[in-house]
Amino acid sequence: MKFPFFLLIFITSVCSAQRPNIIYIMSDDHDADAISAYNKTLIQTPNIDRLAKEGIKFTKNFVSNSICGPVRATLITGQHSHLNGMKDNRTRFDSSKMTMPKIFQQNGYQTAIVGKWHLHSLPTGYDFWNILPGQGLYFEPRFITMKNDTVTEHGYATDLITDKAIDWLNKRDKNKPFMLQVHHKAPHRYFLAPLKFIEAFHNKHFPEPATLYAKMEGHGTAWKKQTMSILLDMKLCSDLKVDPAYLMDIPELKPDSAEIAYYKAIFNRIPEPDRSAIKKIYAERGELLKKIHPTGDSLLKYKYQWYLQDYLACVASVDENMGRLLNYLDENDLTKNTLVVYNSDQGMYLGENGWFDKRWMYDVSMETPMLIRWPGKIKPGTEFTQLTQTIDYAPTLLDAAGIKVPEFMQGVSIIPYITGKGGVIPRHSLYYHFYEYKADHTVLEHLGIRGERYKLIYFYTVNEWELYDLKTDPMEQHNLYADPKYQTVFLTLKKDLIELRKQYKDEEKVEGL
Ligand code: SGN
Ligand code: CA
Repeated sequence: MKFPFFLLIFITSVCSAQRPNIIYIMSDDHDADAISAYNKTLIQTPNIDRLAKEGIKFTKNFVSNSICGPVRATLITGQHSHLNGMKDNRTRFDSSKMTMPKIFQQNGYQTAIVGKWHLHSLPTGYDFWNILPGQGLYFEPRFITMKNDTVTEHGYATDLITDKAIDWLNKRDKNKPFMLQVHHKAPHRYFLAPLKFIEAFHNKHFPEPATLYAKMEGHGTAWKKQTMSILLDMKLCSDLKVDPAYLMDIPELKPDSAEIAYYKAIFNRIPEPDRSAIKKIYAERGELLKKIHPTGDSLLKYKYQWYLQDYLACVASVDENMGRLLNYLDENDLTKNTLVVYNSDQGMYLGENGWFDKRWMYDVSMETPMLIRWPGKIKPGTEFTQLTQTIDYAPTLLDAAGIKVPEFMQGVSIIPYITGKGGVIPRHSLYYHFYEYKADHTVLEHLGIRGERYKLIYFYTVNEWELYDLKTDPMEQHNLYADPKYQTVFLTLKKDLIELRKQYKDEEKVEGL
C-alpha cells in the first residue's frame, strides 16, 4: 500500500511527539545536603528545586561504587562495575559495549553528551559529543571535540557546558526526540566558583555537622588508613585558595612545591580582572592564618567553613545554569514533553567524620540526590522513598521512552512506580563494591549490602566487618558487628550478601565470604 507523503509526515510527527525527550543532568560530587529540596540549612537552589516541586524527589537513591568513572559506566550500561569492567577511575571503558545512548540511537533518538565524561575512551553512541578531558578545569577549560582535537575555550566550565547543551538543542533535528546528557564538572575539587558567587559566599557561616571533630577511636583499620580529612588532607592553597606567600613563614602550614605549583596553575587560568578580585577576597584567609596560626580543631573549624563556602559557591553556579536550561525548555515549548533528571555521580562528605571526598559505603557517600520531572506523567511534589540505585538509571530512561530494556542491564525501570501505578520494587537490598584503594584518599576496598534497616560492610583485605542499624544510628558511628545481640542480624545479612553477589554475577573470589 502506498501512503501519501503528507500522511507519512503526519504519522511520523505524531509518533515522535508521543515519545518524550530526555535531559539527564549529572553534576560531580554534588551532595544532597547542598540542594535545598533536600536540606535547607546550607544553600538555596531554587532552580534545581523546581524539579522537586514539579516532579519527584528520591530520598533513598544510592550508588553501587561511590566514585566517578564507575558511576558513569553504570549509568550507560545499567550494570554493576564488575560486569561493565569499570571498577575504578583508572580503567578505560570499553567503548564497543552496548550502552544506553546506543540503544536510544537505534530507536530513532538523537543523542548528545556535553561535559565531564571520565571514561578515558572516547564516547560512542552519541550523535554529538564535546567532553572535558579527565576531571576538566573550571576556568578556560579544554574540551575534546568529535575530531579528537583538544580546544581551550574562554569562560567558566558550568556556563560553557550549559551553553553547549542549549546550542545543541537549537541545532538538533526538531522532528526527532532526543536524549541529552549534561555533565558538569562542578562542584568537584578544587571547588573554584566564578567571582560573583565567591563574593556571595565568602562571608557565609555554616552549621557544623555533629561528627566534624570525630576521632579515630572505636573505628576500624579503614578509618585509620583513609586520607580524606579536612584538617590533614585538604590543602590550604590548592583547595582553599590561600596564597602560599602567607604561609611560607609558618612551618606547620607551609605548602610544598607541588601545592604551590597547583595553586599557580589554578589562578593563572582565571582571566583578569576577575583573578585579582578573587585573590583579594581570598587574601582574608591568608591574613587570618598569618595572624593567628590556628592548629588542630581550631584550624579545622576554619577549613570547614572555607571548604563549604567554596563548594557551595560552585553549587550556586550549577543552580543558576540549571535555571537557564529549564527556562530554555519553557521558552521553546519543550517542558511538557521532556523528562528531566537531576543527579550527582555520588554523594560527598561535607565535614561529616571530619572528611571531604566520597568512596565509602556509608550513606553520606553512597547516597546521591535524584530529582525527576515529567509533566503529565509524574505527580508534582512527590517523594519516592523506596531503595533505588545507579543500575536503575538506564532501564528507567529507556522505559520512559517506550524502549525495551535489554536483558544485560541489571537494574529495574522505576517508571511504573513513579508514574502513579504504585507497587513495590521487587528488591529488598542493594549491592555495593568499592575497589579503588591505592589512589587518592586511600579508602580500603570493601563490599556490602544495604537494606532498609541494616547495612553490612566487609573490608575484605583486612578481614573486618561493620554492621549498622540505620534506624537508630543513621550516621553509622556504632559498629554492631561484635555485639552478640546482633549475631542473627549479621548472619542473615551475610547470607543475603552472598546471594546478592550470585544474583548480580560478582564471581570474584573474596576471602572470608
Ligand atoms: C581527583 C581529586 C580527588 C578525587 C578524585 C576522584 N584530587 O583525583 O580528591 O577523589 O579526583 O574524584 S585533585 O587534587 O586532583 O582534585 S571523582 O569524582 O572523579 O571520582
Ligand atoms: Ca564525582
